[in-house]
Amino acid sequence: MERFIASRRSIKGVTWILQGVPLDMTVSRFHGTSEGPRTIRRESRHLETFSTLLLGELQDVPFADVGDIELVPGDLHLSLETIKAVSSSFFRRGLKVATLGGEHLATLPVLEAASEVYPGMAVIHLDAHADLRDRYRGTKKNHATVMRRVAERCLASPSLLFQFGIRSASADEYRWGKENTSFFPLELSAPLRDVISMLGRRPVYLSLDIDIVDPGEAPGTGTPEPCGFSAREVLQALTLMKDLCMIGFDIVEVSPPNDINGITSVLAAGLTRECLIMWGRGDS
Ligand SMILES: [Mn+2]
Repeated sequence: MERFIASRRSIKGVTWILQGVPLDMTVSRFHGTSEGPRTIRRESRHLETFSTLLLGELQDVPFADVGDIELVPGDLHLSLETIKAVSSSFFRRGLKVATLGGEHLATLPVLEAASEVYPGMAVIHLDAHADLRDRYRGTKKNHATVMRRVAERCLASPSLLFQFGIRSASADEYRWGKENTSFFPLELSAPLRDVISMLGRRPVYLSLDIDIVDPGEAPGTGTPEPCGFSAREVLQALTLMKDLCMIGFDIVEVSPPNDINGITSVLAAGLTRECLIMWGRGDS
C-alpha cells in the first residue's frame, strides 16, 4: 500500500491516524471521488515533508496512514456503519483522525463516531455548498444533506456548526442555515477570526470540501462552483486555526478523473501536510 509521505509504519505511539474513505455513492453530478484518497497519497510523494509556511517538519508528527476503509459495494448503509465503527475505534483510543475523501457524506459517520467521545465539539465547515438540504432526490443521507444531518445528529446544538465560504444554497437551505447554524456565506477569514477566539479549548473538527477553492485552481471535484476562494486564501484561513483544539479533520470531494494534471490532488495533499504539521506536533 502506498502511504502518505512521512507516515509511520505502525500505529504504536502515534497521536494522529490518517484514513482514506473512498465513498462515491450519492454524488449528484460527476463520479470519481472513490479515487481521491489513493491519488492524494500518490501526489503527496512529490511534496517536501517540510513546510516553509509553518517551519515545521511532517516527519516530526507522529501519525500513521492506515490506508482506505473497505466499503461494501452497493450498500450505503453498511458502508456508513463501517466508516463509523473504524473511526470510533480510533477516537475511543484518544487518537485524532484525519480523513481523505471520498464524497462529503463520508463526514457523517466520522462525526457520529467523534460525537460519542466529544459531545461538546464544534464543527468548522468550509465548502462552496451549504449541504443543508433536509432531503435530496428523496433521500436523507447524501452529499447534499450531510451538514444538515451533522447539525441534527452529531452536535449539542446546530449552532455549533460553523459554516464559512458558502456560495451555493437553495433558498430553503439558506434560511435554515441562517436560523440554525452559525452561517457565514461568502466570507472566510474575517468571521473565522471571531469564531476562533470564541471557541477557546472546545474540541473542534474541521470538514474541508475542496470545492471551496475556485474551480480554476481546483477543477478536480464533482460539483464545481464558480467564483470561489483562492487556494492561498483557504490556506491562510487554516493557519488562523492553528491554536484550536483540533480532534480531527477531513478533506473531501477530490475527484481525480475530473482533474487537470493532478493539481487538485496535489493541493489536497499539500493542505493535508499543513494540517498535520499544524495540529500534530504539540499536545493541542
Ligand atoms: Mn461542496
